[in-house]
Amino acid sequence: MPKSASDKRHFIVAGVLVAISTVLMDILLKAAMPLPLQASIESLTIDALIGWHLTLIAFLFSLIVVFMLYSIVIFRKREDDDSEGEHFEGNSTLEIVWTVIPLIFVVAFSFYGVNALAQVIRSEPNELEVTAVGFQWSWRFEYPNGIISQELVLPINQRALVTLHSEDVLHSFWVPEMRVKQDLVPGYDTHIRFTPILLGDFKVRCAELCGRSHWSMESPVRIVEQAEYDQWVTEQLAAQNPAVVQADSSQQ
Ligand SMILES: [Cu+2]
Repeated sequence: MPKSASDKRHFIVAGVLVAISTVLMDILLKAAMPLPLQASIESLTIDALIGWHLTLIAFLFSLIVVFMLYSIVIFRKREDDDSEGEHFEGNSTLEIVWTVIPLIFVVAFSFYGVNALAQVIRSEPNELEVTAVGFQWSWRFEYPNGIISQELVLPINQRALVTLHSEDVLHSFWVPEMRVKQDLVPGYDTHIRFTPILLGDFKVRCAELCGRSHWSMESPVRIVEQAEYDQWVTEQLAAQNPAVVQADSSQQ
């Protein structure tokens, strides 16, 4: 803790350098590790969480490195100075400060993390249910109306509830742009939810080493407008079960 005016000045200068370094490191970290497109509501929540973590990492890095470099440079041994350094022993105030402040950060971040997780996994009424079946080494998507597809087609702005079913070994359902990932466990169905907010073509990849061709275990994910989705459903039903659709249309 600063005792003299000179000590106080050192703390102020080091503090300003820590602040500058934090801002620069934060910018650098975020530029060096760009995230994929934000294609779901969950991606906004997750990216905000990652952003705050990177800021905290930039601050902690600066706090340690700036103080260390400052001490090495400013308090280095001068020529012809053979005196011993000042002797001091223990500092209760400092110890309390460096225990309590990190504790506050850890508790605050755990609340933030739990909240973000609750946001990401929340259920909503009217979710579109699809089952994603993973097997060595591809995916199949089964819709409640009987459609079985090689690609996952979902309407934009509609919360999807994907039930994950494995036919053989552990796999993991991962669409990086949606920022959600969940393991498929043989004999036990898992679930994942996300709300797409960006139209376009994406890919679901397996993110769990699952054998020889794990690297090629990916399938298309297509996010479309609701009208286009409805049309796709009609076409798929017609293609998979022509007799039923013909009977349906003749009744109308
Ligand atoms: Cu795999």
